[in-house]
Amino acid sequence: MTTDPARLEMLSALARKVLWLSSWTIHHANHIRPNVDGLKVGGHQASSASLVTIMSALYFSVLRPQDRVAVKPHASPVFHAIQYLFGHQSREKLENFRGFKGAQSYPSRTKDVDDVDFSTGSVGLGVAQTLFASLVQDYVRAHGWAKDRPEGRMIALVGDAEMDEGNIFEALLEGWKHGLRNTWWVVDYNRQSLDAVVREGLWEKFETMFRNFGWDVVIVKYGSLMRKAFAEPGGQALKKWIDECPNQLYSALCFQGGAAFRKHLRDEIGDQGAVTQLIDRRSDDQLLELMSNLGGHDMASMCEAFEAIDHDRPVCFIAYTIKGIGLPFQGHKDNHAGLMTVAQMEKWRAAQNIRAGREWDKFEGLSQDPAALEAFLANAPFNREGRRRLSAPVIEVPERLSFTPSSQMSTQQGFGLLLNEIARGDSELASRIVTASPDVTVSTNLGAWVNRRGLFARAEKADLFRSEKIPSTFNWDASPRGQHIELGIAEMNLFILMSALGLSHAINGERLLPVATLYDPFIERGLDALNYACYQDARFMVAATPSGVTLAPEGGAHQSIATPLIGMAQDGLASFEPAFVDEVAVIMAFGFRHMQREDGEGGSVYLRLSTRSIDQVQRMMTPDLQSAITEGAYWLRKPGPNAEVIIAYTGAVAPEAIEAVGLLGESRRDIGLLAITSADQLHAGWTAARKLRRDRRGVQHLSHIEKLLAPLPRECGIVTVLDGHPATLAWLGSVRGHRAEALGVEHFGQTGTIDDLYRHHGIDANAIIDAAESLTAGAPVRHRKMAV
Ligand SMILES: Cc1ncc(C[n+]2csc(CCOP(=O)(O)OP(=O)(O)O)c2C)c(N)n1
Ligand SMILES: [Mg+2]
Repeated sequence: MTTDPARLEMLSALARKVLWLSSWTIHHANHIRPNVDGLKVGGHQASSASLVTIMSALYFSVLRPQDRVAVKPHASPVFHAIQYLFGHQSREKLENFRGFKGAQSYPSRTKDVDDVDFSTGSVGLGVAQTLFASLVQDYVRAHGWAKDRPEGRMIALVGDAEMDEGNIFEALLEGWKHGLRNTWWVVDYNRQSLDAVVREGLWEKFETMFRNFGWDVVIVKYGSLMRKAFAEPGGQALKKWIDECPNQLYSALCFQGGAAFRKHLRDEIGDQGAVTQLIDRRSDDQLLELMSNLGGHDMASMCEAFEAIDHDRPVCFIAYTIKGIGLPFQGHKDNHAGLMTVAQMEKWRAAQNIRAGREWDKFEGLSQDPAALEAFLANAPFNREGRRRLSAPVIEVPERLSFTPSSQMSTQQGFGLLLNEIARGDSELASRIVTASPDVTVSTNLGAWVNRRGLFARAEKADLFRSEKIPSTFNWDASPRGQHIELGIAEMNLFILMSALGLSHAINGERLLPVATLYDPFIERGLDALNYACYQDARFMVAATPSGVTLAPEGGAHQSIATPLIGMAQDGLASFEPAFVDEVAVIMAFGFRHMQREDGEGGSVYLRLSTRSIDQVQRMMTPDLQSAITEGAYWLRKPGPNAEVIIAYTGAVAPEAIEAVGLLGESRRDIGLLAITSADQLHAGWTAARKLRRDRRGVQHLSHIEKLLAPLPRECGIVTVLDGHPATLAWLGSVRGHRAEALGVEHFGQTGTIDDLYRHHGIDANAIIDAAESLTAGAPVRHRKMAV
């Protein structure tokens, strides 16, 4: 294994190469490629250097094809350099690092070409993603899938300051509840963040915390040179000094060099014979080499630490490192954005025996035989199967989902009924759906689904209330067959779990169709995780309910205002806000198909639902209506040829819009009622059509909304209304140049009845009538809604 000196020598040579290539990539982007906007590459060089040995040990020796890694964002150049050596990354993309379509600043699953497992960049998220990816792997295997593939380890390379992110702690707790396995977190303990040097003794806090959660903790503090020196006479005094040296000082001395170390050691240890001789036997350079030989920079120590793990319990490695190791600014507290000057780089290039013009040559400057190096890379276990992105067949989804209608229902109720209906059957669709909710399973109407499909746990666990025969509406039996993952109240965890479940086809080769439920306002609590899940191209469905001020008496910030705009603006997420349950049925069927599309058109789905029970429309669901619902809108009442005004509504305010149209009918002509099921789809269709017409002159393509609004006379007014921010629909006037008045909610917090709040926020029937009046000429509207 890696105790073999020849193997260690190869690995160390490759690590030197990785340091060179990653540094050269950064240098090239900064000093060589024409840089028109003068932006410097910040935050990569020192951060990257810190992880070179650890990542080289992993990728060139320890990792197997089934393992997956979340790389610390600023170590992206190291990752790309390693992939370049493997032949999975091109010189062209490295030369264009951070440039248009070049290698990405932060590893990106969707934008990089070199097999990034998890996109990172927003610190903390990638770390937790590995934990949930491991739970998902367990879920898949417990359901009898992917048994022909070996279990992989999910590994995160973590910055020590990254550990400040709260979502990591939330995930730790959840991992403990679910019996986490096969997860390694390697903390790059360089004791520096972006601005600062970290607090003394942080590692002890990490150690106790991880052990508390059942993790194994491996501290890799001393490299092999250090360990050898400690065994020399006087070595223990040196070790004591190292252990007691404050982080700031150690960093500063690493920056200053061997002579500074010597002075401090002399001043602080004094003349103690053996240790003095130990120090004096070494030149300044050798002393610096010894003192910077922390565990995380020592190939043998890292390989030994990784290879010693012979169990599947989660492990946290705390690897001591020096930020910027091997570079002129190593250890300097300001080094986060540190870059080498042209002169420094020239000097370093020459010292590495790299000829000018040969900087990109794979093995330039190494003394090893290139053929042997090439063979070593080809044989690296990680590289044996080439690219590791898997795929899975599409699960069939019926054209329409069925439910038992009643005359009055809420969309949230409809969602629960539809899932219950799926759960009753034995379709492939039913078996691939997996639900999760952050402690709001029952209140978001998932109860019926869970009763039928059960909770997921690796080991059987009976619902004690059930076994004790205490009457309860819910069955919370847990088993490996269960299909609902119960989460604590942490919305970040929910979305990171969605991200992991929604990538199962690519990671485990088994497709899952994840469905999350949560209260709509708390989307904002997990928003960055939702954003990253979409960015990774994970596929899932979010049913957010209840929403808006329609949950009236709840008041407070349980009301959501901004979420419709989030739904529109979030890339990779198609958002819908249906009013009627037959629309929910169409949208969910569309959603399960949309989640599986691989043609660049697919993505995740967000349903903004309500608890407001409203009269349902009785109608046939025709194919035309079905496609209009998924494209975002249809006429609930077609406008006449001389329409003076139309009302366009979304979601729970449908009754107000319908009522307003009725009341306006006698005073205004040909009023239309536009049901908008998705402002997001409509708007996206509109921008796409304009782009197409611009790009391909002569193309006549009209978007759905342009077609819908085409028959309206020029002077016709549009009143838009929703229980959410008015800007969501305010753009409708621009589609064909109609005057528009946008109603919606802009302030939160008031409690009251739905009537109170709709009146208060100006989204009730009378407010709609007032707006219609302001857009039209003619006599005042005769009828108003009477106060109740
Ligand atoms: C959520 C988030 N906040 C802030 C940042 C900006 N940022 C990037 S790296 C970093 C700290 C780096 O410290 P550490 O994790 O110790 O990594 P090191 O560079 O020391 O390896 C910060 C604050 C970010 N990328 N993501
Ligand atoms: Mg750090």
